[in-house]
Amino acid sequence: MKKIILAALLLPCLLLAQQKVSIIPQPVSIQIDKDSFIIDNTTTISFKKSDKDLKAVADFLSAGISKISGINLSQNKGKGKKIEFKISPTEGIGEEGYLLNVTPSEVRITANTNKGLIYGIQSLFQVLPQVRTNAILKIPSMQVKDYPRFKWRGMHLDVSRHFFTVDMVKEYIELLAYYKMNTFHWHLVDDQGWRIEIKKYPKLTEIGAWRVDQNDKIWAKRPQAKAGEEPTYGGYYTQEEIKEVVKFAAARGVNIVPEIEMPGHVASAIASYPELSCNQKFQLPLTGGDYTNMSSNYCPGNEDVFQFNEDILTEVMALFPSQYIHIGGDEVDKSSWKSCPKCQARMKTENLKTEEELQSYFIKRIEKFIVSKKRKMIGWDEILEGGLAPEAVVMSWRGEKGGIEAAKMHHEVVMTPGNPVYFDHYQAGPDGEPLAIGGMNTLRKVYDYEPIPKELPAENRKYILGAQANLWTEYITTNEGVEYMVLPRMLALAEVVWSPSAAKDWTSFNQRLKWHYRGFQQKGLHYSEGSNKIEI
Ligand code: TNX
Repeated sequence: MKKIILAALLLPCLLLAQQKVSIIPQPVSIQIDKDSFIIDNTTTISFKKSDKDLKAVADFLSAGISKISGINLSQNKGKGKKIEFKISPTEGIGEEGYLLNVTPSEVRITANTNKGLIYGIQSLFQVLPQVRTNAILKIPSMQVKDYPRFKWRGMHLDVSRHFFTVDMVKEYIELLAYYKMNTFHWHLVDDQGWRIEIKKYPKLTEIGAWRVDQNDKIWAKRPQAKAGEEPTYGGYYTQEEIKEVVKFAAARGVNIVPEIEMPGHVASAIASYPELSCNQKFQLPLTGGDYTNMSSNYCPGNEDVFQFNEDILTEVMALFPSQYIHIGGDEVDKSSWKSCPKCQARMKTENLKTEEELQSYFIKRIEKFIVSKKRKMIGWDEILEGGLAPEAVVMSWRGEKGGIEAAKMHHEVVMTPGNPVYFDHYQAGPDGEPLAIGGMNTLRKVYDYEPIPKELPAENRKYILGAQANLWTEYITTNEGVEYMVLPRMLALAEVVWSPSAAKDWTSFNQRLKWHYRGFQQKGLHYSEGSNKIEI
C-alpha cells in the first residue's frame, strides 16, 4: 500500500521532470527519458577535424547555441562533455536522416551525410529555448531515429510581384530549414519585375526590375502607370548576393531552385528587350499582378529568343548548383502567336499544328539545352500541353491531374495543387484577415493533404518527389505579410512531407504547435492563429 502511495506521489514529479518535446515535423521514432544533458561553457563539439564541411556544420550549431545563450562552444578541444557528430554508414535513414542520442554524459548525432547532421541539429534546436535566455540549457535525454518521407519538401516565394530583400529571403530560408524543408523555389522572374542580375543583358535589371507603383498596396486597385512617370518601385539581386544566399541555404541543407519564366509571364524582360516579343512594342513592366498580355510573351518564331534564354540560363546555372532548373511555362496567352507571321512560319517548318505544340517546341528546345548541361528541367503543368519534353519534371499546380498524368508517363512530379497548398489563399476569415487571393486553405486542410493521389497506380508512386507550397505575392507587400501567410501553415506541410503518414496526428500536432506559437511570439514573427480555429 505504502509503495502505491509513493508511486502515486512520485509520478507527477517524474512527469514534471520530463521536459516536453514539441518537435515539428514529428520524428519517425522518438523516445524521451527523464534526465538531461546540460550545455555549458565547457561543452565541446567533437568531429573529424580533417573534414572541412563538418566544421561548417559545427559552426552552424555553435551559432545557434551562442544566439540563445551567449555560450561559445569550443570545437575538438577541452575536457568538457561532448556533442559529437559522426558520419558513418547507417542503414534505414537514407541520405537526409539522422540518429540523435542524448544522455546526461553525451550528445551524439550520426548520419550518412552532413545534411542528416544538420537535421539532427535542427531537432536539438527545437528542444532548446527559442530566444536568448539566462536559463540553464538542458537537452532532454532521448533516442531519435528520423528521416524524411519525401525528397522534395518545398517552399516557394514570388519576389517579382513584390520585391523582398536579401535579408528577408535569408530569414525565409532559415525558417523553412528549421522545419526541415529542403527546397526553396525562388520565383525570380515575372511580368512585374526581373529580379536577377544577368551580366550579358544588363537592361533586364536596369529597366525590368522597376515599375511605377511604389505607393500602392493592393494591386487590383492600382492605377496603370501614366506616360512620363518614373519607375521607382522594385529591386533585384546582384550575382554576388545570389551566391551569398545560395551559400547560406546550403549551410542549412536547403537547395535553391531558381525559376526563370518563359515563354510567358515575362513582361519585365520584354520591357527591357522589346524586340523579343511578337509585336515588339515597348511597355513598362506590368504593375502588381496584372495578367499577361500580348506583349508579355517571348516570340517563339524568333531565333534570338532561344539564344537569349540560353545565355541567361548559362549564367543562372553557374550561380545555382541545383540539379533542377525551373523554366515556368505557365499561363501563356498563346493567342498572340496566331497573328504573328514568324510564329506561323515556325509552325509550318516544324510541322506544328497548334499553338500548344508551338509552346511545347519552345520548352523542348530549352530542355535540350538544360539537359546538355547535366541538369533537369522542371516546369508548371502547362508544359504537358502539346507534348511533354522527354525528361521534364512537372510541377502540378492546377490540381493533381497534371501530376498524375506525368507520373503515369514516368516523369518526376512535385505536387503543389492550389487547393490546399497555395499559401497566398486565405487561411481563415476572410473577415479580419489581410486581403488574399480567393480560396480557403486552412491549417487543417494543409495538414490533411496527402501528396500521393489514391488513383495513382502503385508502380507510378515513386515518381512523386514530394510537395511544395507556393507563395505568390500580388497581395503580399511586406515581410510581416509573408510570415503571416506561411505561419503556421508551413508547419503542417512540413509534417506532411517529412513524417510517416501513419505518424500524423492532428491532436498531437496542435499540442506541439503551442510551443512554436510561443516561439513566434518571442521572435516577433507574425502568424495566424485564426487558421487553427476553422474546421472544414
Ligand atoms: C497562378 S501558379 C499563377 C501565378 C499567380 C497565382 C496566384 C502559377 C503557375 N501561375 O502567376 O500568381 O496563380 O494564385
